[in-house]
Amino acid sequence: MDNKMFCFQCEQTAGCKGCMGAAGVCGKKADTAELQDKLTGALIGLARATEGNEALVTDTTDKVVLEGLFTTVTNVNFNNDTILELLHRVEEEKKKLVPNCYACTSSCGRNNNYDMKNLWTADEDTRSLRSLILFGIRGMAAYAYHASVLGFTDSDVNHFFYKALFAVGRDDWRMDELLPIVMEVGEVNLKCMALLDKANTETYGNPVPTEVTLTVEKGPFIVISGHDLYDLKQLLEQTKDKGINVYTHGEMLPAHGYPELKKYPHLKGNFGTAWQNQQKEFADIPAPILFTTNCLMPPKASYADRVYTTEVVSYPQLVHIGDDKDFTPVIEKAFELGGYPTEMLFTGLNGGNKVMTGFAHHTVLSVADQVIGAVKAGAISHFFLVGGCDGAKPGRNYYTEFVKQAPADSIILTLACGKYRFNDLDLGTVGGLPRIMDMGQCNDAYSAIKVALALAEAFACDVNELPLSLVLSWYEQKAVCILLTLLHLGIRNILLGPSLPAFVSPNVLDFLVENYHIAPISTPEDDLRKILG
Ligand code: SF4
Ligand code: SF3
Repeated sequence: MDNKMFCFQCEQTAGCKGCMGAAGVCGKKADTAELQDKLTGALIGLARATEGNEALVTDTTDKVVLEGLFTTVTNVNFNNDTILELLHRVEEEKKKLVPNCYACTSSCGRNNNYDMKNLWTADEDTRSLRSLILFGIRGMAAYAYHASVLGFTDSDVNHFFYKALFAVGRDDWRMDELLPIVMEVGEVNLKCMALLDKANTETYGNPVPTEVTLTVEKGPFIVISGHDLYDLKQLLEQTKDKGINVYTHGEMLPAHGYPELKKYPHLKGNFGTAWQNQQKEFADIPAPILFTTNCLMPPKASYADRVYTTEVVSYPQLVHIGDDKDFTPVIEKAFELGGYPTEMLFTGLNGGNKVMTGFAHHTVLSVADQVIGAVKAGAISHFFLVGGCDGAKPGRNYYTEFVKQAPADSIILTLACGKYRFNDLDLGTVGGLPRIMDMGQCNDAYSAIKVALALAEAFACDVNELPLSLVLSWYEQKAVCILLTLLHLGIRNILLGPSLPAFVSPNVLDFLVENYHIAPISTPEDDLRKILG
């Protein structure tokens, strides 16, 4: 391949084909993309080295695999230094597994690192299936990582990463060998999401419905973005009684619903909308912003001096908060910038000045009888799960229009950052329930699955026979593993947009359409007509 880089893992990939120039659409430079490929190839080498050496795999080996995969998720890490450091750690782990390979003068090549160029130039169907596996486990690694930060791990989940990485490196495997592993990603990811749900709810309590203001009070404040609740908790502890307020951003919004986080009075509200608006929304913000995970965009010069990273997120020249979680530089910056001199009234994309969150499975299922009664009485006609990632494409307005045009007696369940398209709309209530219910982050997709399965059980029907339709938006790799989990559960008729993944080849798409009736979104009018008959 003559191109400097090749990456087609996210929805905004150049020309719906692949980023191949000096930098990707996300701002990832060719040398960083190359290092990320090298890191992935090294992880495949590590997975190969575990064969027959399973007993030598330790928590440290698992940790480096999770970090290595999470680091390569879109909008997480743009920093060559951290990728090089990870590469070194992967080699160290491999040395422990196969020390003789490093001293061997006539290498058999069995534990070699993999050259990702072989994957990117493979025939399009096997490339497609191996990409589904790779991108799926990159997303799943993010979930497993968040759970592990809270002390929750699952050996089945951890073992599977090696199996899947091994498969990604098999140039000789075809559809028959790869397809079962693609489906297994979905199966194992269900376990992984259940683990994360357990980690979050046992640590911070079950989310409760919570109204979140978009108004920012006067005085020093900190904005915290990303998905990591542990980081938020540490920040809230360190800013307690200091005269600093904390505002969530992007995927951190659902944190307001957790009892152990909402108890802090200085966790005040939410600032801004979804990730793709950050360069505009942060342009003149008089406060520091802390990124705990994706989605970080290359910061503009106007605010780069106030962006901080932690965990696996990193960007050259930004201050990175290490494992000691000492947020002093962020706190000092908040005092230095001082915040707004008076209260600032912000609104969401539709003019609303507050949003609701906290409708995770525990809350929704605690009113299951009310929900079932309202459906049986005809008060609720349909449920739509309109959720997933947001992004920059203009076509994403579809989701706002879809929600606006959904019948007045329907309920919109939502999750992830795509909800910012409509979460400030006041759609009132139906059957005594709010019409828009935010179930949480993309990390909480398990909540939606749990509710759907419980409803199917209550109505004694297959989940596909429920008055429930999934209208999903995707952007990065967590959406890939969630989609594979939905397929593993046999959920059909999913509408997916704004465009279909570049890494799904025509033959693989045919397979998905034939077996799962996946379809691309069209227009809200047409799709609603089709769904509601
Ligand atoms: Fe392109 Fe997306 Fe890859 Fe970035 S992550 S280089 S935008 S395909
Ligand atoms: Fe959003 Fe990045 Fe995917 Fe977590 S923050 S859903 S895009």
